[in-house]
Amino acid sequence: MNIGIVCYPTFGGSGVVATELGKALAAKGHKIHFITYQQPVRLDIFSENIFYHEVKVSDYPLFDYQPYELVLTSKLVDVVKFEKLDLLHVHYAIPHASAAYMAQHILKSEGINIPFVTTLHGTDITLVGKDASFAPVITFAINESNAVTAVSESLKQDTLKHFDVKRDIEVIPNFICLDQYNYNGNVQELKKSLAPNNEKLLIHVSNFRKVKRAEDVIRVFDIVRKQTPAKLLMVGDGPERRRLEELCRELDTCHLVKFLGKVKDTERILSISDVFILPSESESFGLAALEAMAAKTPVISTNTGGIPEVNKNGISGFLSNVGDVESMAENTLKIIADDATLEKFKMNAYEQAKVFNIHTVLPQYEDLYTNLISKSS
Ligand code: GMT
Repeated sequence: MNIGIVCYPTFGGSGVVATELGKALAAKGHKIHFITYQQPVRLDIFSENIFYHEVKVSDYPLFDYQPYELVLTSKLVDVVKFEKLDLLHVHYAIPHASAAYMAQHILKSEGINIPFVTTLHGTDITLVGKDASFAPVITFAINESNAVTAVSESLKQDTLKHFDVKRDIEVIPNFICLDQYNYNGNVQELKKSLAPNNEKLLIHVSNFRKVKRAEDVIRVFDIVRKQTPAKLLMVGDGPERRRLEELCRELDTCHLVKFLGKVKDTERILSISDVFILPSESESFGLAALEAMAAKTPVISTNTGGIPEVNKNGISGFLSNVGDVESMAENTLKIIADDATLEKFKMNAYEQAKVFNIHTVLPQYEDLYTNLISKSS
């Protein structure tokens, strides 16, 4: 198949999923065209089956806001026509689904039929999409997509609750390429440099937005480190970073907390960590938790949204109510209580990650594409 993928090319989960999906499809022989405003951060391999088309918005002085959606639409029309695409797959509804709809109709007027799939990822529904300034367009674009998928059952239910949706939504969960996490490199030196006295390593990875409640990570850590020698690794960057550093100063933990910034290949750092903390307010899936589990790192998380579909309470980690830092700290201490318990949780986390193996999930997308393409031709 010849497929166009539209996504945000940043470190966000939807961009990561879209890029890894494209790479895996290309490895199976499909031709994949990424259509984005920047090269996706995870698009770090050369493949004769992968193509990249940049959406370039020119800076015209009349516009205070550049019309990105229109430029994307024109680019989609162009790429579909000249690369003879069979299907478009857009990740994150805003503004990708409405751009795909518009492109589809322009192409139809020229006698070209192309179906498009919209994958809902989370904040496009739970935060941004619900906003009255987007809602009518999102509702329309969801209803008019040729297929809609959601990354968890919880997100599907949220979508049905908040929008007047008159169509099926298929749940295709996020996935993980376990081979990437079979980290064989020498990590002992890295571990020694970060935890020279064999301290337990707690880790958090996110874009430090309010919805991630990263302050809770610092508070959980503060309780844990008073009970047992521990260090905290904060991976990522975002609007809350300054507040997080201030909180470390207030709690006098700066010497124990390391902010590592945006790390491209988190596998290495996850593989030396003992517990991953994800205290989000809302999370449609929690890809970061799945990545941790694939690296054999158990997860302490909240029980919100789609997280319970990923992290199994008492098995791959523990679930607590949003904001309950005492419970999260208590559960962290349970996991790191002794080597045998930690090892059991590590193995369980890895077993649970296998449920989302890319080799199980990829055929679900391929079947969906094949169906839509056969209907449209
Ligand atoms: O919230 C983020 O970190 C970014 C956002 C995105 O779309 O880039 O993530 C959402 O999609 C991810 C991939 O499907 C999910 O794993 C995240 O749970 C989801 N974030 C939220 O729902 C807050």
